[in-house]
Order: sequence, then C-alpha cells, then structure tokens
Amino acid sequence: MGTIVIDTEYERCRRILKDSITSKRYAHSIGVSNTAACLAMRYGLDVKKAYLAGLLHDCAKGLAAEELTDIVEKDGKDVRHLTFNPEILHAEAGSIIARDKYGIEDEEILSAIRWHTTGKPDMTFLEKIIFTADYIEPNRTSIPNLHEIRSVAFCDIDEAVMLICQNTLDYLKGGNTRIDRMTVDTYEWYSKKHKQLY
Ligand code: DGI
Ligand code: FE
Ligand code: FE
Repeated sequence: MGTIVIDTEYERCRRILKDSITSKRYAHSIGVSNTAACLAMRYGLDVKKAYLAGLLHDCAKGLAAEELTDIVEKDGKDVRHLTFNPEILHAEAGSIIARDKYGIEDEEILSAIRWHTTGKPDMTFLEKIIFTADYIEPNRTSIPNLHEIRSVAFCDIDEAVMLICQNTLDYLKGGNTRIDRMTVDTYEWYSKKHKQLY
C-alpha cells in the first residue's frame, strides 16, 4: 500500500534525507519532526514549518569535522568562532545543506537548524521548538528528568529550554570536550529569564 502524500515539499525532502543519514538518525529526525509539529500546535505556530525544520535539523549529521568545516568556509563564513567538533559544526553546516541541497529558502527554518545544538539567547519560537523537540522526541532515552522536561515543554517552553541547557552542561562537564560559548550563554539567558518570572 502506498503512502498518502500530503505535502510534496516535505515528501521530497524526506526521500533525500532517508538516503543521506543512518537509519537510526533518520528515525530520530522523524521523531523530532512529529514532536516539533505537536509543539507548534500547542503554541499556535506554523505546524508545517515546524514539521519540515524538525525533519531536516540533523541533515549534516555523520559528516566528518573537516567536511563540515569545508562546507561552512565555502559558504563564506568564518569557522574560528565555532568549536572544532562535529557536534557543534553540524548545526551551522546543516543550515547550509538545507538551503543548497534541499532547497529550503525559509530563513526561519534555516535559523532553527543553525541553532538547534547550542541554542542561543532570546531564540525565536521556532528555534525553541526545534531545540526542545530534538531533546524530547520519543526515541530519546536515558536522559535525566526526561519525563519532567517532556511535560514542561508543553507548559512553558522557556523553562524547558533552561532545563535542557542545564542537563547538557552537566553532561558536557563530565567529559573532556570543549564547551561552546553559546551553550553557556543560552543557559545563562534562559535561567535569568526564569528567575525574573518566579
Ligand atoms: O545531533 P543530536 O545528537 O540529535 O543533538 P544536538 O545537535 O542537540 O547535540 C549533539 C551533541 O552536541 C550532544 O551530545 C550535546 C553536544 N553539545 C551541545 N553543546 C555542546 C556540545 N558539545 C560540545 N563539545 N560543546 C558544546 O558546547
Ligand atoms: Fe543535531
Ligand atoms: Fe537531533
């Protein structure tokens, strides 16, 4: 039985993506896409935009740090401010690939992909939704307080962003990796916002 195609742009991108990343990463991408759509419904955002941004957020995942650097530099961007680490680089490179390979022109979608790993202070709603959906999608397991964060995400997205940043920093501090300045700035911005509210 064939799949019912409801959105040709989504379907076109989904097919390219399926052949570009591992099956595990593809399952995660579908999970983020669906979760982002649910969050968009909750907060009154453009559901299709969230669905597409979620689908493509990790389109650069799996490429080596050198390849990712090359993509960013060829686009005329300076990579010196980025931590030389595929985990950090795949977000910046992903927004370029989404534009050039997948033909995405919507700047809001491209920006949500760009900031999905570190976040940034004062994110747009779509950026917050992709950042959060990435962390809470159904395939995620073994994350501290995951149940709580999933619930908070549908009540107060800013608090969810803060909790995710807190977890990420705790996790990174336990390893021997470099913490990007933006990861810290995002946490500080959202915890300050939270304190001002409560
Ligand atoms: O691509 P995903 O695995 O779905 O998730 P992601 O893009 O949010 O994050 C990828 C990894 O990057 C995750 O293990 C956390 C890590 N990360 C986030 N901020 C930093 C970081 N890694 C380093 N080295 N430095 C950071 O500041
Ligand atoms: Fe990612
Ligand atoms: Fe992801």
